[in-house]
Amino acid sequence: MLQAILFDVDGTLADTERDGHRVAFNLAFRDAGLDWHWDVATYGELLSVTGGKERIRHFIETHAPARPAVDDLAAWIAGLHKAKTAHYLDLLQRGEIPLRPGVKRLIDEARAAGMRLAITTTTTPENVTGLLRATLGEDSPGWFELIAAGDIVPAKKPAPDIYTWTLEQMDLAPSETIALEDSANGVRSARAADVPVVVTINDYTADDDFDGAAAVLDQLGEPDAPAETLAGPAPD
Ligand code: XBP
Ligand code: MG
Repeated sequence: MLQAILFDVDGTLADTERDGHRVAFNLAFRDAGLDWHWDVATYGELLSVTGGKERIRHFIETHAPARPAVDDLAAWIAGLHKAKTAHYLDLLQRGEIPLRPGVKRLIDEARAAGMRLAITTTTTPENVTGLLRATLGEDSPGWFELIAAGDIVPAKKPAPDIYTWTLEQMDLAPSETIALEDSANGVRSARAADVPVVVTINDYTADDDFDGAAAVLDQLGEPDAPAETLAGPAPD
């Protein structure tokens, strides 16, 4: 029987990537005196690598951008990423990143029904609590029994580790859970742990391969909302 919903964060709870993480990376690059800029299309390609530190390293390896010579590249990347996280938290606190349609409703209804809730994400833990507090209120991180995030497991999505770790921590079988994801990397991660997964696509992931997903939706929707707030203006 279904007991728990496991929520991905980026792209699933909110459209965080284009106007959130991407902007924060670029601000951190500027602060560090780098002439790097990730435009919307470039960032879409870089999203194939999950994890911000891993994404910066991948960019260095594939694009060979100008950068200072450093003895410890991992430490330098970690510092750059820390600055990025500060900018991202600032964007969240300014209320610039809303939840996707239907997310609050699903969380409210799941809580009312006594479902167990958890977060399974590759992003940094502070980013999760920052997003939840900014959108659902100060207490909302406590609604989730577990926030499995960032470097808590060494291998990020599409590896199954974050889901496997979450199942162990919550003492649940995969069939007692359902994951909500937005990307192929998320689906691969959940399915590799045998977790059933429902996808809500977004602009960056619409063309992904969702093989193995139980359902692929454009969004969760709000029953009472006028059509134009969900999918642009209604046709004449
Ligand atoms: C999200 C990510 C994250 C964010 C950036 O993937 O890959 O790296 O893009 O966050 P998913 P950090 O939605 O599959 O979890 O910079 O904190 O890593
Ligand atoms: Mg995601």
